Amino acid sequence: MKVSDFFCVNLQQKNINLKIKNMKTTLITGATSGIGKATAELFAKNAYNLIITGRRAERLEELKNNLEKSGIEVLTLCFDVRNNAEVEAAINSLPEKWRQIDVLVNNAGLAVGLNHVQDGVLDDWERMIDTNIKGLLYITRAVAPLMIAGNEGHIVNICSIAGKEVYENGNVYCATKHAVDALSKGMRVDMLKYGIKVTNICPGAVETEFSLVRFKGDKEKAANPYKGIMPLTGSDVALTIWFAVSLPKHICINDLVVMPTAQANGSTFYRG
Ligand code: NDP
Ligand code: 8X3
Repeated sequence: MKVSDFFCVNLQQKNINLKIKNMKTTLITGATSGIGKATAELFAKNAYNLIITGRRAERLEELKNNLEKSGIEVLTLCFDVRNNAEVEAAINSLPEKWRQIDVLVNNAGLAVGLNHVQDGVLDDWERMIDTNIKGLLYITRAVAPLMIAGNEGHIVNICSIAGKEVYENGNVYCATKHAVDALSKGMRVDMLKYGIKVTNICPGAVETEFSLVRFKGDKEKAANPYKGIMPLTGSDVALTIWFAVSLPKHICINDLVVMPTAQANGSTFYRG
């Protein structure tokens, strides 16, 4: 080996080591599908190490194997965000090198059922309230102290157009997302002195497994909201998350509403 080649190889290795040392870590809840999965894929391409979470262990392992092909490190945590004991155990189990979390994407969430309030199904209501509000709070309560210790961080809450407006039959889902909207504002005040940014992202219709979950596995009903329009994809929303996260330290996107062009507000679509 020529001397110049030797220095070149050493320099390359040094750069790789430096890159690994400087790599940031993002924790994404609900990474097994839709917006969360697409966000994990985009952040992996941008050299972020990832902690991916969800309840479906097989999907997490499959995603980890794919993401690692980008040369990043991936840790999976399988738990239900509705169970605070599971949330705390999962975050407490993080090895030291994973405890510096730079970005938290509070994405896990769902809508279940679509009824007038007098016909509401209590179990549906509880699933939405426990996941979208309490789950998001449990995760934030467990992760925020790790960010505070480092005096830096970014919390991205996936809200919805349903957090800005209400639509017929959307009552409880809309209420949970209005709560996310309020929590984003509250967290931003609480986190201010620690230099931790809080971004609230509010998408309109995104074609994911969301509608299948809302209609409890009925594929025909699940397809209806997207008929005649070009909805957003999980990757489209991931782009907006990446936009907010990739800005310089002194700029914070507080609130971002992102809609398909064919959707004017929570309930008005142009189905051409
Ligand atoms: P998906 O159904 O495709 O993904 C939802 C994700 O949340 C899954 O990874 C699921 O993982 C996870 N999740 C759900 N419940 C729990 C739980 N109890 N514990 C842990 N993880 C859970 O839907 P989307 O990607 O569309 O939804 C992501 C977020 O975006 C949600 O908060 C949703 O409200 C919001 N949103 C969606 C829009 C849309 O039109 N699709 C528009 C606006 C906002 P697993 O089942 O493996 O646990
Ligand atoms: C999910 C989209 O249209 O149900 O938040 O509000 S919508």
